[in-house]
Amino acid sequence: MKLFYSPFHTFIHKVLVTAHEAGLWDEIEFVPTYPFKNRQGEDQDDNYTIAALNPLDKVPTLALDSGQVVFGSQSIVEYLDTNGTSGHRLFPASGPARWDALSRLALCDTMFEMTVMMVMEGWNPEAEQRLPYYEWIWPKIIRGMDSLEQRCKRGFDSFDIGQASALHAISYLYFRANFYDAKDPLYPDFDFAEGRPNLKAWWEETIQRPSVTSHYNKDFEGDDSAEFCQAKVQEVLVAQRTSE
Ligand SMILES: N[C@@H](CCC(=O)N[C@@H](CS)C(=O)NCC(=O)O)C(=O)O
Repeated sequence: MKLFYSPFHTFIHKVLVTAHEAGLWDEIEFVPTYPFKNRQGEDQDDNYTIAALNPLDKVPTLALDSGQVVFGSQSIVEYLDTNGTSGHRLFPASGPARWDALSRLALCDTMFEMTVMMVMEGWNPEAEQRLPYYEWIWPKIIRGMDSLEQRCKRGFDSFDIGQASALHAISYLYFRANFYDAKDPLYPDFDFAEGRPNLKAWWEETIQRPSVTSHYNKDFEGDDSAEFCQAKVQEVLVAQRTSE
């Protein structure tokens, strides 16, 4: 199967963590895709679009060998977890533990997406940036982190899909400051660990997992050209036609 994703390993990808935990890492062909390059003036020659596979033209997008495309990170992690070979499931069986994990998944995915929205707002000229936008989003992120401080369980075996998403959201908050140099008018130096000792200890413990060290802070090695991306899009389209 092919995973179209953005190969910035300075943050932790929930989908990569899940693939590793599921024992499917070696089954995946990684296809780097830079979704925002399609729109940035200086990179107009780069064609990383995957709209032929996913109408939203978003990463992550997973293409199975049959040509079937699974998109939306929540669908992808569920696919990987269901088809895993490691025996370790990140989605608990139906019951309170499942609803708790799914709620933390929703919480952290939304915190991540809101952080992306703030980063994008920060790309506008300073005079055009909307302060109320940040004032609307930040309290949600702060309350979300506070609730993780209360709810996040430590211990190797308690790792679930909600925690995979928490790794993603927290690492992206760091990434935004260091990588995008995001000029955040409210919390430019936000540190989730400040005043949240439980979450800090959980983070320090959890980033040691092999599913995190598999990619976190490691350079992507491989072809990340637009030509490679488009060749892989074509392979998926051929697989789709063959299986019709
Ligand atoms: N809800 C989606 C969100 C994915 C998403 O927003 N991806 C961003 C990159 S972080 C993207 O591909 N943006 C390109 C675009 O929106 O055109 C998921 O969880 O998969």
